[in-house]
Amino acid sequence: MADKKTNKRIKSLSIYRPFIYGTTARPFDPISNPKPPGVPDDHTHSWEVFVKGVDDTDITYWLRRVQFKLHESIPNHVRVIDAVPGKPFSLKETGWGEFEITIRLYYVTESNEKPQTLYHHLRLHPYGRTEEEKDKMKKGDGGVVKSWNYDEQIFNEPYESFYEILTTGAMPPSMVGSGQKGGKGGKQKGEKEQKVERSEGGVLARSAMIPLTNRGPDFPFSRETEQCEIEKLKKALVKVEEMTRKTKEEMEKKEKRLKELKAEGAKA
Ligand code: SLL
Repeated sequence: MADKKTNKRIKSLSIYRPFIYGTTARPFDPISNPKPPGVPDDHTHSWEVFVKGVDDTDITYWLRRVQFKLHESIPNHVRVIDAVPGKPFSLKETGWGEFEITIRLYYVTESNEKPQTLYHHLRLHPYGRTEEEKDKMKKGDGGVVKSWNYDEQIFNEPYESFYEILTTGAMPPSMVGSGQKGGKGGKQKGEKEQKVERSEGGVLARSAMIPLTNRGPDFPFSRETEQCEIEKLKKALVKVEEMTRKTKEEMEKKEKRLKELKAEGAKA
């Protein structure tokens, strides 16, 4: 690793790491989600807010702490979660209402990056753009309401030593926390160069990979999902263009009619 004096920013280079943040909520139910003792009567849901890697891969090599700021009605509403290698940054709570959660990301010290803030609306109730989407959420998975976002953390002109951490030591997720050195310092002296390959459709930890295909409701972010979204956007664009064309046509007709009426008025 470069020492402090020679540690420079790498000019004109940007590097990103994918991550997921969001909330998962479950209504209390005597069978599927019984209310634990001590939870106030007016609480209707248990919920979790998290920041984690795609496919649950480790992100603690670039993120060291997450602060979740909850609604002020909640006791100790500012909560700090420190990194545990291989584990998501997660906070579990119970409550009755939806609100905006402020999520502050603190990067590993080697990055020299200032903390950044994200905002996420806690969803307890099924939602969607259409009634159909809402219904789907109501029926699926025992009333579980997921509001998850895929995002990419971009590091612009990273310091050399941080770049090394980010790019050294890609490994299968199962090896994280197994005593392998991985990113920090990378390969140890004398260690053989090991070629690590992505698992079927999956990702390597400490990489910017995105899964190729969807593998169940807990892993919805993949190239496949991206492709579906692109198709949806393309279809929507065609529709919008068609609507614009029709509106223009109608306007032209109306303008023509207006001219005719004006001409008639002038004659009269
Ligand atoms: C609403 N504007 O009216 C929101 C406020 C507040 C939610 C939601 C309390 C939990 C606790 C709780 O759920 N507050 O007391 O621990 O919907």
